[in-house]
Amino acid sequence: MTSMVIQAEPGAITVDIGRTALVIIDMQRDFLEPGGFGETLGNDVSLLAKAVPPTKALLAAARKAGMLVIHTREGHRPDLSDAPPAKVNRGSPTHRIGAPGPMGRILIRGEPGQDIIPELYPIEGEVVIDKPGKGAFFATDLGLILANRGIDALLVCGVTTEVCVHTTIREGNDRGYRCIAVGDCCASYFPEFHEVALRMVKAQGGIFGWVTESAKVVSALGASAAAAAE
Ligand code: C5J
Repeated sequence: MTSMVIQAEPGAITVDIGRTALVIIDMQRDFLEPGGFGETLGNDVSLLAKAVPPTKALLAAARKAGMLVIHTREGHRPDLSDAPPAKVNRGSPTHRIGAPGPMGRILIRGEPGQDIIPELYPIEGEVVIDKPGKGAFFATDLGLILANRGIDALLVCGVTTEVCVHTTIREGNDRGYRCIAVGDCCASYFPEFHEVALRMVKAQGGIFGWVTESAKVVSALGASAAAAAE
């Protein structure tokens, strides 16, 4: 067991690196890249781009430490059989799930826009979860994978903070995981939603979990590795 202490709010948290997973939520081309679905909806995708460099550094540190890394992608089967009509029949018909988008059919598995951005692309051995909902636990095998690995703490980041990241943290918290949002590795098209979503996680003594920053996790991993080498 190799533990590390992560400086966070509402207080520092000690985790066992072997029982911690880095969960990167929906860093997909259609949400992040200029010319993608997110931008065609009128969103400023540069707000999401800010989270990419710190996430890249966090991912590199997690990989070096041998931490379990999980990537998620929001998306549906091509025949939309797993997409509730209540989710599909929303917004302008030209921008609905399954409609042709700038990078293939919108939020359909296997389409270029549904895939993860090259900067954070999974490497062999990392888990990729295709999820039909906002939360990463809903209708996926994430819980089973975490249980089989004995995971009890989740470092959660990605996009968007108040939607898929928040839903996953809430789901994880209810399932007994200690969830730590890595704030600078999360982003939203709405900066105020990002801020408030993170404040909500750590409010009331950490009602949904903890909030930290990538540099604090990287530093904790480094300190733990240095202590182990002594
Ligand atoms: C995510 C969304 N990933 N905002 N999706 O947050 O629809």
